[in-house]
Amino acid sequence: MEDCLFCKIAAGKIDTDFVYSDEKLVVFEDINPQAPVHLLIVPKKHISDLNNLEEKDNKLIGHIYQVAKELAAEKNIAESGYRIVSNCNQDGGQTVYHIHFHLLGGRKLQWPPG
Ligand code: D5M
Repeated sequence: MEDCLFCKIAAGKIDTDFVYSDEKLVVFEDINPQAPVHLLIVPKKHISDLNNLEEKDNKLIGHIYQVAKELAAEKNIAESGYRIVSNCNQDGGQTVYHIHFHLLGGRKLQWPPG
């Protein structure tokens, strides 16, 4: 997707420091952090939102959660706890239409979310 911000970041076309990357995804710090740890886990494949996930993406989603778990341990928030969020569409608060997963932690998170 030529006009997609996260496609450009994932392809290295926008200067971004990756916390982690592999053949399937990139991870970088959110530009507007909502917690001491706020990483964005972004697949390289363009999927606009959760509504457009397909069965064939199941392995990718599993991989995302495995990487999230490892990054939580690296960031020392595994024991205290953390949250993984994927916002979908307007009411979900999605602003970038390339599926991504927020990894949030480092403080006590509120429930229910706002
Ligand atoms: O989350 C989209 C998130 O993406 C939001 O928290 C800001 C973040 N963002 C937007 N542009 C950038 C760049 N260039 N670097 C890092 N983070 C960015 P959503 O769930 O769609 O609202």
